[in-house]
Amino acid sequence: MTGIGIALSKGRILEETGPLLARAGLSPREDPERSRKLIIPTARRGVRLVIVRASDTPTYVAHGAADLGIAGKDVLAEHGGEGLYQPLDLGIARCRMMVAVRQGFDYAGAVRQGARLRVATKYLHTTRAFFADKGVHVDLIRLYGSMELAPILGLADAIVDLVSTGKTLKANKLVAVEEIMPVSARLIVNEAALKTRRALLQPLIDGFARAVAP
Ligand code: PRT
Ligand code: MG
Repeated sequence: MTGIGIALSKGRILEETGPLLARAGLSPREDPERSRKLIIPTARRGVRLVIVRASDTPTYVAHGAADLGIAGKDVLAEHGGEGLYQPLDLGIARCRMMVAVRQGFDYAGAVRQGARLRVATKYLHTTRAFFADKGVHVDLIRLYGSMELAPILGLADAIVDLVSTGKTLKANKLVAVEEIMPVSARLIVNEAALKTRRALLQPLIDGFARAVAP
């Protein structure tokens, strides 16, 4: 397809990107939350939004199926970022990636004793690297959602998940015990496209930069 595609996910990312898109002159011509279309033209001719699953955004951009994308640092860390240029922290969709356990669980003790810790998460690579750095042995359990259930039902000792207000943890009698990284959404660009189509892409990157810090 000719023109430029910007990959992003519905929900949180789209919601918080809306004002930035508007300031950059890239408002969608249809409301992506209501439309069933996955490719949506924007106010700028030749620039379209490509609606993808949040965790798929880096994949579309790395393969050049979209030129640009907007993805959380959590998703980028898990993807690895190969083939991606990350020029801009958009400062939106902020949260923290945390380790959490059941209230009353002796996390410090479990880690100190060098026993194997069972950790449920959808962030397998990031979690493995984090605990390997600390020299803690972990058995990882891959979940796709509702991570909070795992410690409650005895599937895991700990979870690694995103926390913003902390209400989800609290409602499920869990506590955060360690931060892995602060998270916000980044603009990502296909590295090869940036070289071959810089004249087209750089103005969009600059537009986002101005939209973030007007
Ligand atoms: O569809 P897919 O599974 O691929 O992604 P998704 O469903 O996780 O997408 P979405 O739209 O929920 O999240 C997209 C991005 O938003 C994430 O990749 C993060 O970069 C960012 N973000 C920011 C968050 C949160 N804050 C957040 N709080 N994503 C998820 N949460 C969830 C968290 O997982 C937990 O279930 O909100 C809950 C905790 O919130 P509090 O306020 O109760 O602490
Ligand atoms: Mg979600």
